[in-house]
Amino acid sequence: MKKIIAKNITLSVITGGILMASQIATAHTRLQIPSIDEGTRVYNNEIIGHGCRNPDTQAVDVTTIATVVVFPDGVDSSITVDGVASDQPLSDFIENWGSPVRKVQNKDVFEMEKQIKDPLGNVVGYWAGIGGRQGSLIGAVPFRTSSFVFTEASCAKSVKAIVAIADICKLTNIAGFNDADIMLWTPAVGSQFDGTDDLNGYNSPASLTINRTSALPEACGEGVEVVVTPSAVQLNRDMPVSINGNQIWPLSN
Ligand SMILES: [Cu+2]
Repeated sequence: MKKIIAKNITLSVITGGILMASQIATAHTRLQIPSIDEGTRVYNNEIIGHGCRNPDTQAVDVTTIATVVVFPDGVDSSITVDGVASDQPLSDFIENWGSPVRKVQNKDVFEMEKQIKDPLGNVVGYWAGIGGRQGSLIGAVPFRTSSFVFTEASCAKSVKAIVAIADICKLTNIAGFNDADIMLWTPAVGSQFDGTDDLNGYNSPASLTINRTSALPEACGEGVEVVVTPSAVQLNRDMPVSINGNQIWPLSN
């Protein structure tokens, strides 16, 4: 009897270990609340599920020393409507995109943080660094999204914003991106931050879906699903990290 119990415990420990390893391997960096309602500010967290890959052990436990999060600016972003590319501006669907996000001041994971502004002065994301997410710990980095309002005449029932994230473990140049030094969760839109398809998070970005709560115009029927993705131009402009005008990431060649 004792032997059987001991065996079962050993088995469950092993199974638990395997389960944990696979959960860590698939825990991409995502938003804690990936789906919100129209018309309400939501306090949320960027959840960094794991670090970079240790090339010796293959464990994804290398310290994440910085993170960069960029929402679409809604100016030159690309838009699809029910999966079909559209020329319509984002304002046809959301009337007040402006600054989609604000950082909630916090030093739990990173000691330094700064909001990223687009040329219009809108806050489109943030970076945070120094200190970092360590070992097998999960990092939660707080922010708040704005109260989005659907454009009354639009047929959009939801708008899904694709969010580009870089979790940095070592400062490298762009050519040096590899799983040991960075985890990229960016859309592959042709920016310098696409990464290559052998990287862990290739073309696997985070997202935030905004659901309409106001009435759809009758003529819309079921309504349409809109996806807004940051452009390559925006990511090239907004992802690099500068302190006092000096770019510290990515390193220049
Ligand atoms: Cu992952």
